[in-house]
Amino acid sequence: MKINLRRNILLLCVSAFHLLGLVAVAQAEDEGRPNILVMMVDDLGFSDLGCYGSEIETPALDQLAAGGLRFSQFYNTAKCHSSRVTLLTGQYCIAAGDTHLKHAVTSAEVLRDGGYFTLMTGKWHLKEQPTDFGFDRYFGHLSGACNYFRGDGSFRLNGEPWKVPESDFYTTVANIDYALRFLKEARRTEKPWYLYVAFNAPHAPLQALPEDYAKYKGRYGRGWDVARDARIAKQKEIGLLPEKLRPSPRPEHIPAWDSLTEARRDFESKRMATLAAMIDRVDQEVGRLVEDLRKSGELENTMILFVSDNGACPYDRRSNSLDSDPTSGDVSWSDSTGWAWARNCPFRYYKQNQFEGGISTPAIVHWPAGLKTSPGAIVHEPAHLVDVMPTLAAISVSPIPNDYANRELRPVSGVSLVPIFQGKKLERSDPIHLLFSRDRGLRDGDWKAVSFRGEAWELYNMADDRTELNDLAAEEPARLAKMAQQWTEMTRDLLHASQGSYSPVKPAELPHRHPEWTNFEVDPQDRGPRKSTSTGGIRARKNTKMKIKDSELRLTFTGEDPGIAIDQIGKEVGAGPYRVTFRLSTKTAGQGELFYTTRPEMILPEGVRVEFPVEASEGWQEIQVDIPIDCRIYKLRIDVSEGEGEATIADLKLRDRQGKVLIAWP
Ligand SMILES: [Ca+2]
Repeated sequence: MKINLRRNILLLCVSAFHLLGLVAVAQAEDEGRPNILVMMVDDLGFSDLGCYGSEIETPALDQLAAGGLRFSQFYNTAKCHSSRVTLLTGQYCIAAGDTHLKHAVTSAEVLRDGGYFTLMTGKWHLKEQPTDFGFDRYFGHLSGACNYFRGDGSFRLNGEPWKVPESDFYTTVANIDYALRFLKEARRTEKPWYLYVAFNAPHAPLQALPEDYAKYKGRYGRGWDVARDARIAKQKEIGLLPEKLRPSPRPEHIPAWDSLTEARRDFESKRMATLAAMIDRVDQEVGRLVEDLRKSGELENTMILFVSDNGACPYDRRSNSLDSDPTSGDVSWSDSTGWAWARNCPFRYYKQNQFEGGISTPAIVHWPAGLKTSPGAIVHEPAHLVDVMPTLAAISVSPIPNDYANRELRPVSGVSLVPIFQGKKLERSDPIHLLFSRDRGLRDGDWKAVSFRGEAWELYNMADDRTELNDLAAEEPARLAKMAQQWTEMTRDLLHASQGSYSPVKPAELPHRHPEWTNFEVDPQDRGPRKSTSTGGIRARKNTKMKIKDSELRLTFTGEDPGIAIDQIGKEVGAGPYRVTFRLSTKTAGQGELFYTTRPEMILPEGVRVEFPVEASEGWQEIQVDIPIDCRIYKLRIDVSEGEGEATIADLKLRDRQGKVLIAWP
């Protein structure tokens, strides 16, 4: 009771405190300030936890939800690194300075400066390392993903390289081993602590501990149609979703389970068993951590938040050793678009898309000393990862600075969720802005405008149609135009994104498709589900390293005159004139060059040279180069940089002059 009273007084004092900046007062109140535990999982679907409809056993998280509250409309940014930036800074990713965080302070810096001991374990995925951004302690990998049993070379312990043991290692477990070790240390400091655990699970590669896999093997033979229906029924039964909600139907790019070959069904059911095992393990480790807080008498006044960075991942890259169990570092399986559809139920689309399937996350808050809501409450008000940092600043009574050494700070966009913790309404003046790469969205009250990969805006009323089935764009053109305009203004003025990021939308190419969604035409036992030509004939030129990820060409230039080349353009493209279009993101401004030839024997850069300007940008710029010839093109070379640096090229297309796509790379 004493804690509760102090808590109320503290919460009421938060705004006054921010004005006065009285850190000394906060420090004097340390015994009343809560500890803070933020857990983020990687690529977990909206329905993947028991308390969000799943059949996967997640008793520890279900218990936190039963004793706390959970959100039905909590949004992330639909992608890994951008969600991490937003979670840590309270800003939209591009505004914060993207992975460099140069326009932001992190929650670790704010809370450390406010007197907290700050700890992190798990995936970082941003520049530098956590100990450079306010974390007193860090264990984990700086990379976006790694082998669960073998890790990778990016592991760090408190700023120093850390060698992954050769056996008895699994990242999900190691993250909690180190979290518990850091907490012991924190308790000796007598400061309140802030722990951020960033699980890499259940991100690919799909790899599970043998005992966890054994528990789920054989449970998914009935397939995704049946599993999804059962999850949706449970979501309605527990009151997470309205009874009247119409689930999105199975899209045309996913076959009915019963129509699959036996080999495909076998592989797919094992893939889902692996995902379930990985999620179950996250829950077991959360349980181990919560038990430690309980034993230490800290559970009552620790604010726990659990979220996912994006929806389930549909990108089906390379899988190997399909005949083995996925229970060692030798086996590496990729995600399944079919299961991603089921796991994001009842919504449409996936990781990276700003539709509800991409951006909706389970979000559980547990804090007996701080929540005024009834245990197990479901909050239907929309919230976003951008709100987390202001919330942590408020409950820790730590001021968010206006200036910070070596950063040019931009304002925080999120709002504190404390009113929700107190059973009240949020006061949010601006709509929630949504953008990753070309995928766009804006959530304003009951309305949402959304664009699939830069294609025509769609408009939905979320109060009636959260599954985005009834596009009202044609019925409400004025409303949609106003929302698109507001999205554009926010992208330009609040995010400071480059012009290409908010260029006009393109006509929709329906049905929507993505080259990395599972190709169900290919036998999974054959070579693994992958396109036969992974690069589409593109090669990296000298001084150039090229990685293809999410259909983007990620280029690193190590010397003079780098670029990419396409040596064989097939005769099926026909005669010109042509237009080459792509989106470009680079930090280096300069002169781009495109070379082409109409003679098969010619070696570029002989041939014709066309220049185009390259801006330095944090987002995308649109590049368009016309090739005014009336015969056939044989080779193409594109240089976007004159020397060292990095660039990403997306959506590279050779078109005819009417804009029709002749070739899309990769
Ligand atoms: Ca992710």
